[in-house]
Amino acid sequence: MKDIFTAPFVKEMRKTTANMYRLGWDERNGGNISCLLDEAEAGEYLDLNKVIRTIPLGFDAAPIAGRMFIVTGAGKYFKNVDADPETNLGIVRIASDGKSAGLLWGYRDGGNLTSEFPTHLMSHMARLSADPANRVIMHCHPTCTLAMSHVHELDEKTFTHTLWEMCTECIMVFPDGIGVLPWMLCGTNSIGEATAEKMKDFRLVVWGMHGIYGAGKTMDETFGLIETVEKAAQIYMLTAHLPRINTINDGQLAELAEFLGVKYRRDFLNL
Ligand code: 2HA
Ligand code: ZN
Repeated sequence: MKDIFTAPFVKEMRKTTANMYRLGWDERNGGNISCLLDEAEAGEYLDLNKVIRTIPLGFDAAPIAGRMFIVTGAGKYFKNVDADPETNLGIVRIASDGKSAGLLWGYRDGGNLTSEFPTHLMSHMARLSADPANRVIMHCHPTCTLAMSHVHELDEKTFTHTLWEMCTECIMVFPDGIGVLPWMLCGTNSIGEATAEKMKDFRLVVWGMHGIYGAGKTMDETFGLIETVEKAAQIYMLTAHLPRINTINDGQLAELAEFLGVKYRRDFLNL
């Protein structure tokens, strides 16, 4: 058996949480990440038959029974993951009836799955149906995106449109746009269901006055999606109170998307 601390999926979680913390996206216990693991790869580092304990889920995860995830822990700080991954992260496999998860590694202090695990698993289910290569669900509280959700209407067409206008690269990075939810109680199955519904169409979902969810095939892709939104939101927050002299107009956005050959939400432009 190989040393789990050398596993690429553990290294990647350590690196990503540290990066996100330093960007100011994950204060205190803010944010959570889950990554779908390849069973054969995980089996090189772990005895997959040795369940440390069983964690009830409180919702039906039967469609992804048997799948394994590495997940940040409830109440744990991104700031601390790198120094102590075995306490702050866990690896679980969803039981065959979809009602619980078997802990295979981590949460060494008796800890639990992130409070947002319902949203994570429901979003994985939605994204796997849209794209079987999906692996990562990432949630955080990026400063400017959060600020923008206080001063911009929470409508997915206008929110996406405003961000596309801020930086030329945006329509290339998230041509599928951004889903937007109003403020909702977090940590619940209801916000999980609402997020997963959006995730059928979008890889990014803003939670009004809270933060953002991203989904992708790799940690880099998912991080890059959120990073690009946050950059555009920063430009918005730096300029929203100033007279607008120049803008990328809708004809130019369409020209750009068509030049790049990306499938974009043309209905989000006013052409
Ligand atoms: O895990 O970010 O949404 C802490 C949170 C809750
Ligand atoms: Zn949050």
